[in-house]
Amino acid sequence: MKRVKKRVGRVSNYIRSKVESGEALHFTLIDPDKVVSTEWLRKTASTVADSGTDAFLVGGSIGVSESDVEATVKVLKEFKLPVILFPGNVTGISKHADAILFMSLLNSDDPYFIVGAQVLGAPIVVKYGLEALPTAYIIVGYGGAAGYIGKARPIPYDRPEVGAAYVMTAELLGMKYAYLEAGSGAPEPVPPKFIETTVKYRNNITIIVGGGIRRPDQARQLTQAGADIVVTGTLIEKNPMKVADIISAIKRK
Ligand code: 1GP
Repeated sequence: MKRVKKRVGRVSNYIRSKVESGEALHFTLIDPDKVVSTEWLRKTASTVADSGTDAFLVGGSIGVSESDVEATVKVLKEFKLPVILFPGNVTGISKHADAILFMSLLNSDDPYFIVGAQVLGAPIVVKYGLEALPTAYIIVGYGGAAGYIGKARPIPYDRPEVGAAYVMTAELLGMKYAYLEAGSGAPEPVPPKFIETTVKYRNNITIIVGGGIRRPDQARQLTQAGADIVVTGTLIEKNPMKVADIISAIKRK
């Protein structure tokens, strides 16, 4: 098996230094299946980069081919921000990215999404020398396509103690990030109270939250509850100009 030298810690150091300085981060999610054209992608990426997004996530739950991922990553690399893979399956890997959320969907009922896809993907990640960010993917509430495809048993919004137990599990297993996912296009984001409870019981693990975040007040409440990173996808597909207000809301001290 061929492999290239691993790029150690560049993206995780970038994230950690911001989190440690007390800054909340914003990640822009681009689903390669929803990229209308290269022109659209460049324009959207340039708008969100100018608005102060901290990184790009690239991935989706369905319809994502390797060549779509590759083409998307190459364009996003022009914007001098970290490009991080957010794979829904093994086809979500590109050697041109800076890092990968190496995820396990912890509350799936199907071992394929907990460790099966990872076993198929790991040799590719190692071969490409991609920086892996070990991440627990935890589906909450609505769940959307990620929850359905991933055969998740979503945690109810009003049971934050169950979410906290998953985050504790992730941390005890040595994972560095926990992504609390309401599902793309969720009618309501993960409630701030849910985040607050999980944060109370975490030690160092970085909390990412996404799904259904459309307004600056929602994003701000989530970071005030303790989320380290806020992800928006649908909003950017619809109107990238709106992301500037979300970013200024979460960056405000
Ligand atoms: C989905 O958490 C992300 O994986 C983003 O969700 O598309 O609702 O912003 P939205």
